[in-house]
Amino acid sequence: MSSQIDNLLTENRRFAPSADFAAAAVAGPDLYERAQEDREGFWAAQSRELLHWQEPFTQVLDWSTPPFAKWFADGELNIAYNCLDRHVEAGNGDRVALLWEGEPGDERRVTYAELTEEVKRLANVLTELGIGEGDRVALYLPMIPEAIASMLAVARIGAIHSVVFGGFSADSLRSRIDDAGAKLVITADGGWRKGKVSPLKPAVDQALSDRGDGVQSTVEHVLVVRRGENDVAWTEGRDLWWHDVVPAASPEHEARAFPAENPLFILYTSGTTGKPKGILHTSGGYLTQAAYTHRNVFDLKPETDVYWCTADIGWITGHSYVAYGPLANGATQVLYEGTPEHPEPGRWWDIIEKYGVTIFYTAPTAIRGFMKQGRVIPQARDLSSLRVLGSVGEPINPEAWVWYRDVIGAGTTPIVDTWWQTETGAIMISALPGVTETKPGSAQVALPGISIDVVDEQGSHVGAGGGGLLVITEPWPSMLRGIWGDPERYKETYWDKFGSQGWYFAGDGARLDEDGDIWLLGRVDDVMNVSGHRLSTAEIESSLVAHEATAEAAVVGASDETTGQAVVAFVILKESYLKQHGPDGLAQQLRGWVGEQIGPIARPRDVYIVGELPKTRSGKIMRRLLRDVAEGREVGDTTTLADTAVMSVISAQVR
Ligand code: 6R9
Repeated sequence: MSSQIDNLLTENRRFAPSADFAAAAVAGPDLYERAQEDREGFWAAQSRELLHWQEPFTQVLDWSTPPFAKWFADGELNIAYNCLDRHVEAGNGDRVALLWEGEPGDERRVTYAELTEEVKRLANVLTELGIGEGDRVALYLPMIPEAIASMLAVARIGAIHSVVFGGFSADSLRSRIDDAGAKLVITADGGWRKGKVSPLKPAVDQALSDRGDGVQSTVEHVLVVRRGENDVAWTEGRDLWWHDVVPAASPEHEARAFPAENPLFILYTSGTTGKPKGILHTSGGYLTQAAYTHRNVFDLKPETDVYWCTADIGWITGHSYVAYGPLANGATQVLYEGTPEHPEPGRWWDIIEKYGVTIFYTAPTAIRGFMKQGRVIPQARDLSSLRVLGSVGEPINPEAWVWYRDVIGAGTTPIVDTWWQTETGAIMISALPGVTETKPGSAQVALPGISIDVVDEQGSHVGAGGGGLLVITEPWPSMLRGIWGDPERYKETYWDKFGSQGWYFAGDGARLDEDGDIWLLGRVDDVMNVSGHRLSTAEIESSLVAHEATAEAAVVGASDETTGQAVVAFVILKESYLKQHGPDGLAQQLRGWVGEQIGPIARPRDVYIVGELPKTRSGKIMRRLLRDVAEGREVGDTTTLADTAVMSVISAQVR
């Protein structure tokens, strides 16, 4: 990694904001000063300015029982009212909230007034189905307006949503439904992906089916949106069509105020162990920071901008920058159902041209994919409406950054490389357009109000040019409030490492350059980042060993030109299986197996069948060495291995 770091740190291209952009920018340098002077007062002011509080708060941060923070705890608000009703009441009901486009090319424009009404009807339906404050509702939906409406309706009645990405398997869905104890699932028959309908309802049926252990699912009802028009099985009494019940429900619904710390959602993400963590977010602090960052980092002018974030609502980026941030700010945004390459590789650029998108937020993996296809495709479209470009999900290499700015941004748009996590809830490190001189490859500086440091293993601040671990040194409004049902895991994972200092450990390596700018270097734990999606090595390993042929498995994330990292698995087969079946075609089978068990994003790029795995004397698999093999490098230091010859055997088997 050190050569990579040195490369990055010699990057010396700089892009100063243009005078015109700076003059009209939402954010100014004064934000840093104000936050510096009085951090809590700054957040209180942001919250009062950006949100409507039905019961104004008098307390800002309560950090009396770390690591459990409370923000604005004595205030009360309604999240959906903040995202919808108040814009209508302010006379902006006719403003388009969603410029929706389905993959086959169908379109819907949904105004704030229409979305508000739909959410009110749905809130009434949910109440009739017995969903109340604190109940969990799982959402398993394509990118359609009903998905956004569902999140908001659940929030409106003080219940908790758990969105499960539509690409996850029935098993993954089941474990998330069970962990949260969901009472209701909202899904669709199917959604469009890559030119055909990809069914969703069958996975829900499977997730809720009796698994033979006699344990009854907590789910009482399944609400189904018709989208794909594919045939679906129906369980009478349990399943309901959206179009039967939502339009028939009353459009009157009063948004009750809930305490600021009322849970808003659970979102599962991969950790270092096999079991995904249910990251818990609450209301007032989360919405404050989602709205604040969305406005300042993207320079949002809600009256004129057309904003588009390409993330799926199954990820945190879709929560904070498709659902909550943009709607709280009254933005007009594009929502697109399908894949970027359908029916041909220029689809995204067509959408930008068609709707006149001004602010565009996507992931480095997509940008690298487009780079590969060449600049001719985007250059055949008129992208001149774009004025701010954002990146999220993984480090963006300087070449991709510069390509993004030159080819998509006409060599003029500011680029904001935004670092944050499911756990942080909202953007933490980013340039501010119109304020910051940008630097390709560096996420740069903590946002005003956020306190970040890079420290060594002992917790000492590293100086200019130093590398270490990224920590967050002060609580922030949209921080996670815990892991659903597992407070101990919450403490251990994030707060034990720098417990005496009370710092949050992010799990990312980072380096500071001469100017104090931050360069993110990827995860320091066993979490992989594939196309900006977090996957745990342990989760994929346990899926592999669940296959009848597998005795043992080790998974690493190997660097990959397009996806950032790719999943590479090393597998030892069972003797008994080998004797009966032989190894032919097994690597392929195992790839498919993981895809079915967890979801296609987890499918390994390569599966190598090997005779042994490199282990330390205490039996720990040395993934570092396997990564060397997977990346085609010379194998590093093997002296701590129990059997130092094992790596040459593995290297020979892989070649
Ligand atoms: C928002 C999101 C979080 C992990 C994080 C880090 C990586 C995200 C990044 C970035 C470098 C950026 N990451 N943004 N690394 N530069 N701009 O992606 O959340 O899915 O929880 O992933 O992604 O490693 O720790 P999540």
